[in-house]
Amino acid sequence: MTLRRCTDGAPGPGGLPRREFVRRAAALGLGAGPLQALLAACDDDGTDRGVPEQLEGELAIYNWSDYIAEDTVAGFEREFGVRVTYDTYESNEDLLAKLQAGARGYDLIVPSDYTVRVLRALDLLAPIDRRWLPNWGNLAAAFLDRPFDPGNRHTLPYLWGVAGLAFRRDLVPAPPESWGVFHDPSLRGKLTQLDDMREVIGAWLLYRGYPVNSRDPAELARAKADALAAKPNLKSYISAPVKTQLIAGDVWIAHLWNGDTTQARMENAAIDFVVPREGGVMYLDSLAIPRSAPHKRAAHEFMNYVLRPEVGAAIAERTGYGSPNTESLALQPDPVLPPAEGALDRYQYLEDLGEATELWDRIWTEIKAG
Ligand code: N2P
Repeated sequence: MTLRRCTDGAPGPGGLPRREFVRRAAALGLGAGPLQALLAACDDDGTDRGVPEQLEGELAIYNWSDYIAEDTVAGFEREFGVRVTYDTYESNEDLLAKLQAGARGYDLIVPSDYTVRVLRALDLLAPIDRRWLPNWGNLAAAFLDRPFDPGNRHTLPYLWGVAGLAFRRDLVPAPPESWGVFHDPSLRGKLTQLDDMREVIGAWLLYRGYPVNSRDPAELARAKADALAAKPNLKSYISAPVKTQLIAGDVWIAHLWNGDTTQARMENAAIDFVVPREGGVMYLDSLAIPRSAPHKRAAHEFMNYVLRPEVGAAIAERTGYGSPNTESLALQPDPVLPPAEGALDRYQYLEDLGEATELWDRIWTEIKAG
């Protein structure tokens, strides 16, 4: 038996509830002195005491922009008497940079699959305590137990989506079919790509038929050359905020996620979405609680609230993304459904790049500077 950090309250192997920790430590013959020291150390940073019984009065959420329904937070505040602060980010790399720089105070974050793996490896996530999640059973099995978090010890699936091409049907000469459209000089100034290292380099890898998680320097050099060749045609690297430019017609084709495209289409019916023939990137974003979260009980309450059929349905409906919640899907008139078996091979998931992250970072910096 190994003694893990002082507490977790999570089921299964790994974290131990505080009382259990004390019991096992005592059984091992760990005396009062060292035991006190261990527990005190845990209490000092205030991060590792599990989920308190008492609901806190505050909750700080850090989410992607345009990734929730208008009344989700207000409804939660009203019902539970919790005051919510809500900040947004535009990429996993922004989220990671913030957390690695030591940002404390966030209670809920929404990392994508590969980022969950990084956060878990850095031990930055608190275990989820299903005792506080009676609505857990609403989740579809297909979205559980993914390789980035076996057993869902640290994450709860929130929304899934794909990256492809949003375009103005009424303005482009022909619907785009390939990532290579960004090389077309006749579209110069009307094109944007995501401000996202993994998505941009990933798209150019797909373009050449390489794996989207390539660590091969030659393949990455090719992707960099393709990205740089496209750059003179791009108006900018911009993620979700490109929607207003698509709606206004200043941008004709944007490398974008499907749900954000749907949101733009709600304002302008001429906006369409296509996954290029070389394939697209698919992701699953999850709710997670940073280890340093000061309001873990409120974070769990919000998770359980999002799992309600009508709350989850409103989020999926408003954002245009796919819900992993079976009960929510049943309430949606026209839900986004996962690709059929036969179409799945058109998509790849992003994975943690491990040591190759540095090479990718360098190439992205060079692309942005180029
Ligand atoms: C929401 C962005 C989609 C999340 N605006 C991509 N993982």
